[in-house]
Amino acid sequence: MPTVDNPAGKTLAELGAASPDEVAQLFSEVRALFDNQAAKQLDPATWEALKQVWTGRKSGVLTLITDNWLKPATPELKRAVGQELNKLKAQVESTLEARKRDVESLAEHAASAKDRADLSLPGVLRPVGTHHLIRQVFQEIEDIFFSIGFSVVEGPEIETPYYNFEALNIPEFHPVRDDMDTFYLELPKGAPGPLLLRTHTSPVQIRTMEKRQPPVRVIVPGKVYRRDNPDATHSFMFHQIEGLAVDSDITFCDFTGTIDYFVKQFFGESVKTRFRPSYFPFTEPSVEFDVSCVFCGGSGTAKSGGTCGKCKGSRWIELFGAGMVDPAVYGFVNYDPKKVSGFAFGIGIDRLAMLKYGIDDIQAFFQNDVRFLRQFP
Ligand code: FA5
Repeated sequence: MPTVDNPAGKTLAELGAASPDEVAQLFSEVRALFDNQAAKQLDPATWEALKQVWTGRKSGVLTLITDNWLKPATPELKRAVGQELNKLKAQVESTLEARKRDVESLAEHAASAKDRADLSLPGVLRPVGTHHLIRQVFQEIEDIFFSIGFSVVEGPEIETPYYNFEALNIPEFHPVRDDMDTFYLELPKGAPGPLLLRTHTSPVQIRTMEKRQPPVRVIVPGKVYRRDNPDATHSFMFHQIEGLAVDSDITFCDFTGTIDYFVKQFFGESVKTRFRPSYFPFTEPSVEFDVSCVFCGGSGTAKSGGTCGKCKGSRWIELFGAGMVDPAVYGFVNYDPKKVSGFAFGIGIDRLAMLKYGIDDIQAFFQNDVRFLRQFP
């Protein structure tokens, strides 16, 4: 708040001004004081204070001069004081008015500058995320199967033993249940159960056939859970893609041809496939598909010489289980096993991705280390 230490608080007699010249001198000092204060940088608050100091009705400088100089002035000086006071008043008022406009336009400018973007500032770099490698592999596999007429369906991760086991021809106490050590849910007392975390995507075969009549050609991507101890090739949560094709005349040749097409699209034309007998309660016959080792080109010998560390010299790498749908399964979904036939497969996506991208520890997928993830943009 500007303060005024000027002569207006004293009378002319106290100031020793006895002639019109001395009065004029006093007024010029007061004007200089005002000019000085008005020339300072002002904001709306300091402008308001300046106005009060000079034009305030009770104790503003102009009032004080009127009271202390003009009113008690001798008749000889009254005219000179009156004229000078009028000049001073006019100057104070016009200057305050002009400064008010300056102050307002400055305030407006400051406010709009705040809202305006500074185009000279460097841009904000926001890191762009990418799909996780598992998601990318899912996408790649889905695209391959889309191209031959399959569509995608999904199913629940929390399942009943009926869909996860029984309807897949795995009755209670079947030894296969031991291979799929299962997480059961702890349910509130009296709740219908039991419920479990699905151990494979195969229950969605049943759910799909319950809803649709043949022809059926679907793939089922999703998460599955097993009570496996984590190590380089095991995780208690991992990913599978189930495949199911059922129609009136699907043969074993359609089955192997489809798998061969998929594997060649996924790994490249040069890989070879083979199948070996295997066992799953819901397929008959069941097979295990192998692919010629993608690391040593199926030679069994590493590029540096010596035995290939990936296929251990066997020239083949185990890929996934599959087979022709067991007729017993059709009984659970009201399909006539005499009229329909089909095949199914279940691919472990994490291990497939490890194989394709040369990753030697499955845990790397779940540790969220961006240095690992960034390698697969
Ligand atoms: C099954 O899960 C069958 N449902 C597959 C199937 C579907 C057969 C349709 C026939 C017809 P299996 O238990 O072998 O099969 O598991 C399939 C794949 O899951 C394995 O080849 C492997 O790649 C992967 N897998 C199994 N356990 C784990 C685990 N703990 N961690 C990571 N991947 C796993």
